[in-house]
Amino acid sequence: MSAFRFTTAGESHGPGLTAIVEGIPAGLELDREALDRDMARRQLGHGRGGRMRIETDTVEVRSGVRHGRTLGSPIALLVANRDYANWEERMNPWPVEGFEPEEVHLPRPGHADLVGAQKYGHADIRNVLERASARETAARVAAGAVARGFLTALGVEVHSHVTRIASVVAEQRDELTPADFAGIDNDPVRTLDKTASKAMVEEINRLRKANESLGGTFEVIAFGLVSGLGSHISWEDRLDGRLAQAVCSIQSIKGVSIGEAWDVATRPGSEAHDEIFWSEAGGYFRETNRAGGLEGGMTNGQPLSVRAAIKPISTLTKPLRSVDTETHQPAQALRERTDSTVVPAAAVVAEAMVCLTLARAYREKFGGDHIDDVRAAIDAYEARIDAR
Ligand code: EPS
Repeated sequence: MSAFRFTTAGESHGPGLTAIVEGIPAGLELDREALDRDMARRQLGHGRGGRMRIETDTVEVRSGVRHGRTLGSPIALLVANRDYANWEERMNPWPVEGFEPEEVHLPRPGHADLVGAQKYGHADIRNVLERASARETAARVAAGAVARGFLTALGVEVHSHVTRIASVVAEQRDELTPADFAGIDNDPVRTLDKTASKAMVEEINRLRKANESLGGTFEVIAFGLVSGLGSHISWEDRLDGRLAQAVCSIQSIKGVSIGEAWDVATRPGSEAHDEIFWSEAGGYFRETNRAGGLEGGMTNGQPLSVRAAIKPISTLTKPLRSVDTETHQPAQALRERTDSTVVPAAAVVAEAMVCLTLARAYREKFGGDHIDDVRAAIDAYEARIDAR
């Protein structure tokens, strides 16, 4: 059995994106519509730019699945860039006779542009920005949709909601359940607070007119997890560390926390933890979930909460001050078509990264070549630990 892993390839305006997912067991039924639904969800959100009117992302499965069931072999997923039709000369993998692309020499503060060009020796910053672009997240969501299919078969649901856009904060709600997320994708900013939603849309409109971009925060919650995923034994097996790495690797994410981390840091110890109770009917239970479902780097059977902060997009329609990398003269940063905010979409991408991280943790803990082996291993484990 190969270890669970995934990789992506592709540039923003190149021919397309590819994701390869390895280590999914055989016999898993995948829902084709569910894959494309996640792709469409990533394109949602008030404040997206012109590119989203060009792309209608769908997943083409090239291997590893036959008649809707996984084979146990690597799953290759293709997402086309429709915009490539407008970039065919500039982004062609091969020289185009009689065509010289215009080089980009104006690095955007906050983007990979300057350091990437220095590090990889590119005179043309486009050679960096094309891969650094958050377009790559479409491939992550394609891979994440396969991981989600695996988790769904094990009774796990992963949802997200926006908790802040710029200065507008959604009312905090405790004890969310899967049912609370039923209509979330119909909200223009994917938040659960209807009053804040209106204010967020107004804030996006106001700042967009002022040529600003907006950041924010969101939460991803996973329900139905078995307890004991991850491990306290080694630093690299602690699931909190892995989730933080996975979510912080998303373009523009600058902070990740688990549960009520930042609030808990301000409280006395007696108000920071989740006391343990036991009942004949339900076994162990808690009355609070301040730990966000993780203790000692392991899931504890409570809903898993991963929260993140995303900075405002670094491509600004009123560019920041920068330097021309050819002349070293002061200049304005590259001005390109862009989104005003991607907080709602970033939450969907984070769902994908959480699904991929949890799928790996399940594969490591329960093994198995066929999905029924995985289910049997989980049943045996739950019987041993007396999960009720
Ligand atoms: C992005 C810039 C914009 C976004 C893009 C990410 O692309 P373009 O330069 O083509 O307008 O639309 O996001 C996507 C294409 C996507 O699918 O999310 C960037 O610089 O990160």
